[in-house]
Amino acid sequence: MDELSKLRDKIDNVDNKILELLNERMHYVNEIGIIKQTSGTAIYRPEREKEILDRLKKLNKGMLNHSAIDAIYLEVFAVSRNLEMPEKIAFLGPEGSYTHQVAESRFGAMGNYIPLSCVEAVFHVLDNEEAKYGVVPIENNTEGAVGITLDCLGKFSSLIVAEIYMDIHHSFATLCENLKDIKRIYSHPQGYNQCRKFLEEHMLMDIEFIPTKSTAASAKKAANDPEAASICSHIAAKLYNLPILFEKIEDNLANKTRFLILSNFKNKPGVKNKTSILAKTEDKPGSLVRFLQSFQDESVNITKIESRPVKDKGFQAVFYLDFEGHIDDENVQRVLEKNRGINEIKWLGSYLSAGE
Ligand code: PRE
Repeated sequence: MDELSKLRDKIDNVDNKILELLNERMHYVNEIGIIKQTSGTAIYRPEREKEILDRLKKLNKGMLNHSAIDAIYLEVFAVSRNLEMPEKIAFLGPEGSYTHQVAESRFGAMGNYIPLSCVEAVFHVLDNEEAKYGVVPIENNTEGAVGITLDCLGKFSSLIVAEIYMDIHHSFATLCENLKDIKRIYSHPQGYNQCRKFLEEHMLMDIEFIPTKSTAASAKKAANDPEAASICSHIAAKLYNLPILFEKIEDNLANKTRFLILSNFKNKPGVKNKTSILAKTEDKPGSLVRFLQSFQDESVNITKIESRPVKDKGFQAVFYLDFEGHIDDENVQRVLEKNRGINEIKWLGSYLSAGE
């Protein structure tokens, strides 16, 4: 037997063992699934998945790096959750959108996905129990907050169960061979605005911009329009067979978007938690200061504050806040207690902090 065949033989033996062990793992997963279904508890347990990943990374002495361990195990967890209970995942579509990419990174290639055309529809489907999970963008480090997501968090009952940060790279894709033949640029306004420097440098700012509901939808449109270009992900360009002329055209190469996974259960506290709330403070001088002071008094670190207009009330605002800690932490409970009867607070979820 030559060297290659010998090595392949060894790989076959290892694969046989991996398969046997994976099936043994699935046997225990299945038992857990039965317990969870009988007790009606959540299938998805991000804090347990993190605990497994952290333990494996510490134990690891071989050639696998941390990202490889993440990639392999995220797929194992996705298959496991699917075995415990196949659940539907609604996301801001269409297929090929950045949100789709994020959903797949958490729910795997075998997930039962429902692409929807707007953020509000994702929240609707969750409230109607037509899907168990929802994936939506909430903020980008160039363009800021996604207002509609903040508004929907206020209107609907879904809870944030996880956050994911993803690097966003845009491509300029078109059927035109020459830039000067382009008559229209399709993209989502956020994608378009994140590439202004590129557009200026290539003298494309005067070309008509046609906004689309998502960057993936813009790729689909441009694939059917020989005089158009799209600013989209390379995945969307490939999906719709649209040739890519330039890659990574975003102004900020550290361009990142934060996405939320929504569902209907409360996470158990993990190692490093984050909590999100919406707060409507009293319409009186100093009320916001007093509200923020209550966090300082209890040493709760606010990591984000964003204001949104209350649409039916002149110029009154509601505040979206992220802070460190879990809703069940004693100091967080004391903050809520101090504000009870004074400021209206809606808890949006406590979840593992993903870091950036
Ligand atoms: C398992 C699967 C899904 C959960 O999100 C966490 C872990 C796993 O595959 O290890 C098992 C499981 O359901 C559990 O430990 O609760």
